Amino acid sequence: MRLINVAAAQLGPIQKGDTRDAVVSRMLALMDGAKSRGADLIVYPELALTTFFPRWYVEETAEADRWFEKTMPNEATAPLFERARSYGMGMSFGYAELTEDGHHFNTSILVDQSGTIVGKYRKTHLPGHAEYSKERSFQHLEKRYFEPGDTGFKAWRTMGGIFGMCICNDRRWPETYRVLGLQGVEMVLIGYNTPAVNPLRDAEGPSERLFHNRLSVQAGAYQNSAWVVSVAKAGIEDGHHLIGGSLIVNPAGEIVAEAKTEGDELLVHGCDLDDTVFGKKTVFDFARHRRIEHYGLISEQTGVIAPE
Ligand code: CDT
Repeated sequence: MRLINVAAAQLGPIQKGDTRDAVVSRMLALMDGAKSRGADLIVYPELALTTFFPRWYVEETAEADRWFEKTMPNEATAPLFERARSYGMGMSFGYAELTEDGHHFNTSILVDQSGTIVGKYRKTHLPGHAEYSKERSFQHLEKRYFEPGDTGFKAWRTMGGIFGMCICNDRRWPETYRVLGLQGVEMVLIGYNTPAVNPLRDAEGPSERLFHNRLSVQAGAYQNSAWVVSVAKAGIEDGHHLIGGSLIVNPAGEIVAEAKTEGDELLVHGCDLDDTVFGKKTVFDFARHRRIEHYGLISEQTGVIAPE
């Protein structure tokens, strides 16, 4: 048995005017709660330190730099690192990263139980658009403010297991989990900010969005026999509704914990990393069953080319 007690730390809404310090205080309160419930690892959402700023258009993208972190840890986030280290707790959270040489990424980090950053992932699949869109009831400007990540989907051996990360829209793509699965990933950590409605199509509302969240995460877990911890930033941010529905899913694809609110909420579950072995040695024993001679199109071709 290799038990890791994981806390999915869902954050409620963060308003445009909220300071990093106010947000970090909320994250620390969740961390204290996780400690009192025996957590070894706490997972926070995508862009955990700020409102979901890609909903706001600015003409000069440099104006958006105020949402980005130039160093990590920094003054605002140092208390998270210090408290996690003092608790002997691993941690993962997302933030907007501005690199020394001027690149902008939507990033997540994995911090081990000694407070060291052992993994960094930069979001691959950036949804939305780069220019102001009149057709939409609200903007989703990730393609304007971020570059596609340059890290790829890497897995790290740490905290007694093999961990990987992806961010929000990445969870909808089977390639994400499979690339991690091929590295033997045992737990995938995901943060997300998912608007509760489609800005182009009124018919897609919160219940459908929650269904797609479960569907994607449960499939990714089952098909790669890995635990998946998927954590929302939820609720009404500056008048815009984000779904909650944070999940912990076991390697059989079953939900073992699910958030009930759209506020700051903790889910804590003891995850045995050895539960991944059964699926990895049977139905999803990749070495025995995959037929890569038929998978070429997946990496050779991006869009659809239909038969004549
Ligand atoms: N943050 C993020 O990637 N959000 C996207 C919105 C697209 S709506 C299907 C997501 O995939 O949840």
